[in-house]
Amino acid sequence: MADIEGLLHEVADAVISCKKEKVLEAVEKAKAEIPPEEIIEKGLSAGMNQVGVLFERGKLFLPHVMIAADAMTAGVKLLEEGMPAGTQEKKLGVIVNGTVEGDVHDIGKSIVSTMLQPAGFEVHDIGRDVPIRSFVEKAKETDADMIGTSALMTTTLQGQREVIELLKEEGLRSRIKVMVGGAPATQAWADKIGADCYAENASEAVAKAKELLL
Ligand code: HCB
Repeated sequence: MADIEGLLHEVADAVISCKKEKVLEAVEKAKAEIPPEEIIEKGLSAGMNQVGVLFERGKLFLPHVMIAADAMTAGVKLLEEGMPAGTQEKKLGVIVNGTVEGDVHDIGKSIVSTMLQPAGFEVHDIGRDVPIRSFVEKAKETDADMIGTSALMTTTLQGQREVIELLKEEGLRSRIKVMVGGAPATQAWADKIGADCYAENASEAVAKAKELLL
């Protein structure tokens, strides 16, 4: 019987070590025993959160964070290969997902897109540092049911409010749901700006999208 906790720790430690080879090795090993979603959340993301803590404490510097981020992205890619690409015959809804203008953090947002797809949603990931208007334009173009917005900095959080305001201006707010996510976002923030939901992590994003769109 494999030591699941041990394998997840190995993945997290590999991210903290900022060594891509180690991350790929640990993910490869874990993949045989653990579902990809769990490796992403309890291994890769847990490691990345720890990198954030070490960065805050001045124990790691920006170049380390960049290498760890790159290693984590490679780990997620490796897991994506084993994930079913849209298992549902009937799609559950169309979601536009992106990181708001001024913010280049895209690891969490990309994980959310990666997990929404096999859950049965049609996802249009519009990337990072995305102008507010582009969220709304893409939603119109794809006839989206929901917009997911990611913000990782207190300074870019306002972008989530602006997406909602623009939807109102365009008369689309009642038709398109809005989800907010990213480390500084909270349920209280979602309530304050009138978002339909806040998702703390990718599994919650899938659960809340299902709740709102089914
Ligand atoms: Co960055 N950075 N960074 N960074 N960075 C943060 C975010 C700080 C908190 C670190 C700190 O100072 N303590 C900080 C922000 C402070 C603040 O505003 N309060 C910060 C800063 C300041 C900066 C720069 C300005 C640094 C500089 O240049 N001096 C610069 C930003 C430039 C810019 O954007 N204009 C910068 C750059 C970088 C990189 C490039 C080195 C790298 C990003 C690489 C990339 O994303 N491609 C980076 C990273 C990696 C981080 C930390 C360490 C980790 C973020 C991360 O990937 N977490 C972060 C520290 C932290 O967050 N604790 C630090 C792991 C993922 C899995 O978690 O929260 O992103 P997540 O996503 C979750 C969740 O939030 C939710 O589900 C995801 C999956 O579970 N979710 C959604 C996310 N998006 C969603 C969307 C939805 O629709 C639904 C749910």
